[in-house]
Amino acid sequence: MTTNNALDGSKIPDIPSSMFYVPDFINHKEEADLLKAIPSNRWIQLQHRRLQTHPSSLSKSNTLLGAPLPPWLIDPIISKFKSFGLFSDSPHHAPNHVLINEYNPNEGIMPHEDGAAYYPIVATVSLSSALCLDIYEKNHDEDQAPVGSSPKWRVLQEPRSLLVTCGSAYTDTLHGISEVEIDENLGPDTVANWGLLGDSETLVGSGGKNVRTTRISLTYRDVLKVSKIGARILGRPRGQVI
Ligand SMILES: O=C(O)CCC(=O)C(=O)O
Repeated sequence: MTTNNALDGSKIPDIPSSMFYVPDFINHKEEADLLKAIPSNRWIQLQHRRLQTHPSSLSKSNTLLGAPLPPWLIDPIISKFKSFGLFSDSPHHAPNHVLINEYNPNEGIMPHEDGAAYYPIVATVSLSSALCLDIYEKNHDEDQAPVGSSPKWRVLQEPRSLLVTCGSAYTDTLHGISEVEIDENLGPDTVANWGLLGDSETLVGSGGKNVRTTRISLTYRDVLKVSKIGARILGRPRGQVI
């Protein structure tokens, strides 16, 4: 991945190349504005979390109906990505798709990979609560984490932080969020991004525990296949339909 060196000090050690962690990527006001802007009528309730997709879900052939992202998902976040050089080498030079996940305490997501529909970079902005993202080495025979296996690494995502996953961290690992109320045993030896955290002191003070509240994540990606039909419906110029 090409960046403009702004992420040089943010690489998470030990994890396959590369994951980057930036605490306080957005400020409190930007976080509050984003939380207010998330539409309440777009949620899809899943078994262990709520999800919304912007501008729309992918088709069965992993194609995105081309349409702009809503302005509140562009500014300030995509503008800040540009200042880091993020997505500069992706096909559309910017993310065109955002999944918003909401997890209450005791909710999570099974280990999975993001797959080939996207250019291999995902940028995640966390809102409201911290939680641990568990990273597993992929079992290449099955493209799954071995059943019952423990994560090889844990990344603590603080509210307002940015986590960037690209390269072999994207292609050769799985990620998931365990369904717990409290992330425990957090410390320099168990959290891969400990040295990059904005506030490790509070965790030390709480005996290495993070008590979760509701956490929202915005995951920005560049979908490779984009159909121009969406743009035509919106009255934009005609283009090649794929
Ligand atoms: O909420 C997160 O940080 C992870 C979301 C995720 O795994 C996904 O959208 O595929």
